[in-house]
Parts: sequence; structure tokens; C-alpha cells
Amino acid sequence: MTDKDTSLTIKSEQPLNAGAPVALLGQEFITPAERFFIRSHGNIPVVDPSGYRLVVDGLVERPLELTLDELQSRFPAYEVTATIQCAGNRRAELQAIKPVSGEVQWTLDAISTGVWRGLRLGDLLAEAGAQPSARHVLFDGLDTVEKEGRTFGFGGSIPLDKACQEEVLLAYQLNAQPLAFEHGFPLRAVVPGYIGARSVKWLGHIRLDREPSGNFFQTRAYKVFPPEVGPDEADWTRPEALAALVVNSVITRPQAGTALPAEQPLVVEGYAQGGEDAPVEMVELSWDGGQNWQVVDMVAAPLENSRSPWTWRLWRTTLQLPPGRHQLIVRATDAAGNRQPSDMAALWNFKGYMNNAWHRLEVELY
Ligand SMILES: Nc1nc2c(c(=O)[nH]1)N[C@H]1C(S)=C(S)[C@@H](COP(=O)(O)O)O[C@H]1N2
Ligand SMILES: [Mo]
Repeated sequence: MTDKDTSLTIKSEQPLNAGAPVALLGQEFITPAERFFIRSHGNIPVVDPSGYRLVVDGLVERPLELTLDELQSRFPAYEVTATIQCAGNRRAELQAIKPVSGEVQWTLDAISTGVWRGLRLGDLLAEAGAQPSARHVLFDGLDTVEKEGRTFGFGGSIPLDKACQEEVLLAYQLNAQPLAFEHGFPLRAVVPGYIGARSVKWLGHIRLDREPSGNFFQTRAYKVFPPEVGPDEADWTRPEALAALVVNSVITRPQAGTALPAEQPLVVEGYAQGGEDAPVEMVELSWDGGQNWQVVDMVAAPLENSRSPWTWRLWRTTLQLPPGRHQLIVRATDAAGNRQPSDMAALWNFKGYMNNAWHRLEVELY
């Protein structure tokens, strides 16, 4: 494997966006921190940990202001293995239907899995005490975004019910190391099962409110419109803000358009991710454009993750196919019975979010 295969692909320098190496995504259950995809909408703040404070206020009984040391010593630490997937993962495929402009062209590479360590958001909220009218937990990052001629911070929110689930962390470590600057040092939210945008990095402020966050990234982005609606007709008050992920699966090997010798067994592998609260149940592969399907084997995951809804599953199989062109397709079903849609045109949207259509690719055997 060459160096290129193992390093991040820089999609933009400012803001810094970088995709995970696709060939390795189907092979490493835990993504090493240096290969973890980076999605940022603004700058990468370099926060001085000694001056850092997390402010917790809004509809709470006891507003809090905590140092990093207090966050680490006053609350028990937990580890959660969780996949983070950007809502824009697989956006580039949508271009085949109709252009999606002004957005990062993620291929299969806006997804990674890490072991997150931190305190439970629920424990922090128990200490602050939610007032009865609180319904949403609002996060604000310390970064600055420039968009549409304005400058503002990155933020977003999750329902209070979700925030109190044990999988939701305020993480200060990724894979047993302090968070890297680009992944949110010194503290980030990790909201397993939700789109990556809700896992707010460089977390500076948590506020409880009756309503969801009014931040741009909750109200003017991360919403899905029907295919016929363009940016000029979009009424941003209509769609619900995206929250839970949807079932998805892709082929990471072979890569599209490769030509391989037919004598050798064709190794096919990839990743699959369930929808909210539901682990992947089954992955099926077709080698003839969808006429025949076979259930493929999951690669053994660490035992504690094998039924976890918060992580992807990797799968792998080998095929023996005659020379010629073949269309491979993968589709997954999760434990809640959710299935991927076959038709990508029906889910095209001008922001290019939530592409979970059957993943198809052509391979040529000679
Ligand atoms: N403060 C802040 N948090 C953020 C973002 C951001 O731009 N600023 N990007 C979000 C998006 S869109 C995603 S997909 C994830 C990506 O996390 P990662 O860069 O650690 O992979 O972070 C989220 N948290
Ligand atoms: Mo994202």
C-alpha cells in the first residue's frame, strides 16, 4: 500500500476538511486518530487548556462554569466507541443525478470510528439540574464561521431526552489520547447515532432551552428538501433539522472503475452503519446489477461492539466472476428493519445530505 492510501485527502485548507483513506475504512474497525476524517466549517481554534471554561446555563437550577480539570475529576469517566458520520457523506455520488454546488465533495470518506472518553452529558446536566420546561440542549463551539457575509460561531442542539442517554459524552480523549486540535480539543460533544454536525467540537457553552438552537447549522443547514426544490425556493422553516442517522452501507474495495484479473477471487469489502438506535442486521451484495443478492459476512468486531448501534460494522466477502464488466451493489438492513432506498434520484437534495441509496460500482475483470 502506498503512502497516499493511508493518509487523509485534503478537500479544503480553509476551512480544513479532509477525508479518511477509503481503502482503509473497510479494514480498520477503530480509525487511528491521524486518519480520522476532519470536517470543520470555520477555523481550528487553539484553546489554552488552563484558561478553558465550560459554561452551562439557560433553563437550569444551578448554572455552572467548569475548568477542564473539574470536568475530568468531578465526573466519572466513560468510554464509548462511536462512529461519527457527516450528513454529507457520499455527497459526490449525487452529482451523477444533478450538481450539488458549494459543498465539500465527500466520497465515502466522511466517516470514522473512535473510542471516545469523557464524562456523560447526563451527569453534567444532573448536576446543573434541568428546569421542567427545558426540552433541548444547545451546544456552542469556540470556532468562528464566515458564511453569507456574516461571521458567527458553530452551534447546534439535541433533544434533552437524547442528551441524557448514557452514550452521549463530552469527550476529552480520542483513542486514549487527548483530542487533537482539529477534532475539538479540549472538549467536544459526541452524540452517537446522530449526524456528525451535532457532535460539536471546541465546546464552550451548553444552554438548556425550550426550543432547539437558533444557530445557522441547526436552522439554515442540515435540512433535507425534496429533489425539485432549489436553494432559491427553499423555505428553511419547513423541514425538520436532521438528527438521527439512517441505515447505510458502501463498498470500499474494489474502488470504482478498477480493472482486475478474473482468475483471482475478487475481494469485496466495506462498511455498514445502522439508523438511530439500531445496529446493522444484514448486508447483502449483488454482483449482477441487482438481480441476485447474497448475504455477506460481517468481519468480527470487538465483542462489546458487535451489537452496538453506535458503531459501524465492517463486512467482507470474495466473489469468483467471469471476465467482463460487472455492477456490484451493496445494501444493508438494520435491526429496526430500516433498509436503504434503491433509487438515488429520489433522495437527491440541493445540499447533498443523507445519501444512503444502494451503493453501486462498476468493476472490470480481464
Ligand atoms: N465547533 C464545531 N463543531 C463541529 C464542526 C464545526 O465545524 N465546528 N463540524 C461538525 C461536523 S459537520 C462534523 S461531520 C463533525 C466532524 O467531526 P471530526 O472533524 O472530528 O471528524 O464535527 C462537527 N462538529
Ligand atoms: Mo458534518
